[in-house]
Amino acid sequence: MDVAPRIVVLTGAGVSAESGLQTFRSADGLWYSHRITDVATPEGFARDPALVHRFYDQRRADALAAVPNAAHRALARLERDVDPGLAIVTQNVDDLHERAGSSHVIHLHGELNSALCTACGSRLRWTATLGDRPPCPECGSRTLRPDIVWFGEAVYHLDAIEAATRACETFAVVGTSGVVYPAAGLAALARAHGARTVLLNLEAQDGGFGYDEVRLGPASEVVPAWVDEQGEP
Ligand code: BJW
Repeated sequence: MDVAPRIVVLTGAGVSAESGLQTFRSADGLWYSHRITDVATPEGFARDPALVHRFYDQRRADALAAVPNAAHRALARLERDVDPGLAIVTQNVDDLHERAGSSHVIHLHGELNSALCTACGSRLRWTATLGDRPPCPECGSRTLRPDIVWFGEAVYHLDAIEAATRACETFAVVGTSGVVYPAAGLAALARAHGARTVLLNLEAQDGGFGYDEVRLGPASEVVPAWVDEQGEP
């Protein structure tokens, strides 16, 4: 990042819900139709790679067909008009923040449009399917997997994320249940280093962290309204 962020925004599945992408833990969420241990752990992938490829090939197609909503667009506007260093730390594996125009997006749980070769370690931009077991363009072995962080695996870019979190003045959390770590611990880290913390979510987080401010409602409404106020003196 060229300019240190004054504002860091942590996003989760709720920010993309109104773009038609399923969340995980709602009544109609992905974890009600798929077992986490089957599709989001390295052990599940080792047991049944075809099932895991089907799951992520479908989600990649869904994300490709989705378009950014008013919340993604408002966060891009916040960077353009208020904080050129604004960092978005997203747990989401879609690219809707980038397509809305945000330029500092850090994906801590990986990306659907990336493949990881388990033989040579290459990370490759990948928008096609993986279920047909294509060869790795770098080493030729048919060992590509979704470049997604599953339970028990180390998240990406944690040092940079924690540095930005410690340095920011405002830490906003949008559309996440706040149950998956280490993301769930970032608001407390920001607060410990003096940041103001804000939750913008459809509903209160269970057993949640005591945010300085909470605004409940659909992201497409609460995020643009919050963004409108950030440029005010
Ligand atoms: C709306 C809305 C609208 C709806 N508008 N809002 C400390 C304590 C306890 C456990 C642990 C710990 N540290 C680590 C762990 C273990 C584990 C963990 O956290 N377990 C907990 C479940 C207990 N964490 C890990 O294993 C992580 N790895 C790790 O820590 O490694 C350590 C290590 C270090 C060194 C070497 C090796 C290891 C990895 C976590 C990986 C998470 N992966 C997933 C799936 C892969 C990505 C994918 O397929 O997309 O990531 S799980 C899933 O949950 C996905 C999401 O990114 C993540 C968070 O979900 P999110 O975004 O919050 O969605 P929901 O559905 O839960 O919530 C949506 C919210 O939106 C709701 O509140 C709605 O109300 C709201 N909403 N519509 C606004 N329109």
